[in-house]
Amino acid sequence: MDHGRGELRKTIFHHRAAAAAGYTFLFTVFALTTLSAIAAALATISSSADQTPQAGADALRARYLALSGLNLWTPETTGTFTLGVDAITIGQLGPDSGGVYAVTSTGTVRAGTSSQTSATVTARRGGSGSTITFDDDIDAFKTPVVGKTTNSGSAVQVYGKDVDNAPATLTTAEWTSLFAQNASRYAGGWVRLGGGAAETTGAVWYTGDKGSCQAGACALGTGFRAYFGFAFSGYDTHAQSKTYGDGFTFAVITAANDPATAAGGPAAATGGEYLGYAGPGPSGKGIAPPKMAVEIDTYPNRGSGDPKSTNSRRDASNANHVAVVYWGDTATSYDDNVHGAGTDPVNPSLAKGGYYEKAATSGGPQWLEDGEEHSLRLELLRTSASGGGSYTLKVWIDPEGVGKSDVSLDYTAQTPQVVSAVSLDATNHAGLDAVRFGFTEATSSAVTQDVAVHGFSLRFRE
Ligand SMILES: [Ca+2]
Ligand SMILES: [Ca+2]
Repeated sequence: MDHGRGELRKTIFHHRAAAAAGYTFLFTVFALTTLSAIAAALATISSSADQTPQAGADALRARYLALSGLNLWTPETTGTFTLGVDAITIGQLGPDSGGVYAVTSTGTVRAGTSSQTSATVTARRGGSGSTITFDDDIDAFKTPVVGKTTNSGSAVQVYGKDVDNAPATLTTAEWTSLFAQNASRYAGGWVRLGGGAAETTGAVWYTGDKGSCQAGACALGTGFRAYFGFAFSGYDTHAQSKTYGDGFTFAVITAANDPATAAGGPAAATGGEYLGYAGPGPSGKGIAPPKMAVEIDTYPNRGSGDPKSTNSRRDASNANHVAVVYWGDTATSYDDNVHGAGTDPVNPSLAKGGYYEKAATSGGPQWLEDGEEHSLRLELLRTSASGGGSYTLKVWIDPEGVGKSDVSLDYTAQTPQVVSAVSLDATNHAGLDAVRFGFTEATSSAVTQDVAVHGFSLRFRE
C-alpha cells in the first residue's frame, strides 16, 4: 500500500471519531516513541552483512511498528496511523463464522521517501475460539512438577474429563479414588484448591496453545477479561476467621522469567499466608516478577514484621478480603503479598485502594467462607506509555448485572469493588509481553480449606 504523507494523515481522521482518534493517535505516539528507542538501541548492536546499518535499523523499526499495530487492533480500529514519516496500516478480513478476523499490520519507515522500508505481520484475532475455558481446556491446566515435599498433592487437583490425567503429586490409586469421588461435582471440569488438608502450597497454570498462547505463554497485548465461580466448602464462623484458611490467588506472571513449574511458598515447613504466591517455593526461585494477582484472603495475618516471619502480611483486619498484589520489594520474594510493600508498583492496602474487605454478619460466617457459590470477574487494561506501560486491574466479586460472565466485552453494569492502576517501567512492562496465568493456594499448620473453582473463562482483549 502506497500512501502519500498528506493522504496518510487524512486517513486517520476519516477512520476515527475525533475523540477516539485522538486517544489512539496518542497511544501510537507513545508506542512509536518506545519502539523507536528500542529499534535504535538494537541497531547499535546488530547489523547484517548484506545491509547497511541504517537499512537494518529501518527494517527492524518497521517490524516493531507492524507488531505495535497488531496490539492496537480492534474490529473498529483499522486504517493508517502516522507519526512524522513513519506509519502503521492496519487491515482486516472477516469475521468468519467463528468470529475470527484475519488482521494484517504493516509498519512503514520513512513513508513516501526513496528510502521507504516496510514490514508486514499477520495474525488471527478475535472469535469464540480464543476464549479459554475450563469447559474446553481443563486438561491444559497443569500443576507444577516441583517435588512432593512442600508442594503437597492436596494443594491443587484438576478434575478434568479423563481420569488418566493424574497429577504428578499423587499415585494412580490415590488419584483414581479422588476422581471418582469428585469428578461429577462440576460439569466441564474444575480445580480444587486446598483439598481439605493442612500445610499445603501449590500452583496450577494454563499450558495450552489457544489464541495467542503457545505452551501456556500468552501474548498479553492490551490485557484480558476473566470470570470464574468459586466456593469455599468450609463454613467459618470463628470471630477472627481462623477456623479455615488461608485463601488463594488468580495470578498473571511473566512467561519470560517463570517456567510452567513456577510455584511460591516458604522454603521449608508451612506458610499459608504466602498463598503459594510469595516465597521461594520448592524450586527456590518462587514466582519471579513482574507479576500480579488478585488474592482472595480468608485468614488474618495482621502483623507487620519481617516478611519471613509468621503473621506478617499487614492484612487490614480479620475480615475476608480481596486485594491486588504485585511483588513487593525486589530484594525478597517473601513480601510479594504484603500489603503496602514495594515501590513502583506498591502492593495495594486498604487505606490506598485496590483492597476490599467485608466483615462477617453478626453470628454468621465470614463473608466468602460461607459454603455458598461466589463469582469473581476481572479485567486488565494494558497500554504502552512513555518509558513503560500502564495497567488497570478491575475486580468484581459476585457481580449480578447483565454481561457479568461475558468475557468478550467490558462489564459496565456495576462498579468494581477493587481497582488498582499502576505504571510499570520499560523493563517490567516488556517482561509482561508474554504471561502465564493460573491459580495459587496455601494452607497453614492445623488450618485447612477446600475451594472449588469452576466455570472459568478468559479472553485476551483484541
Ligand atoms: Ca477464615
Ligand atoms: Ca492472610
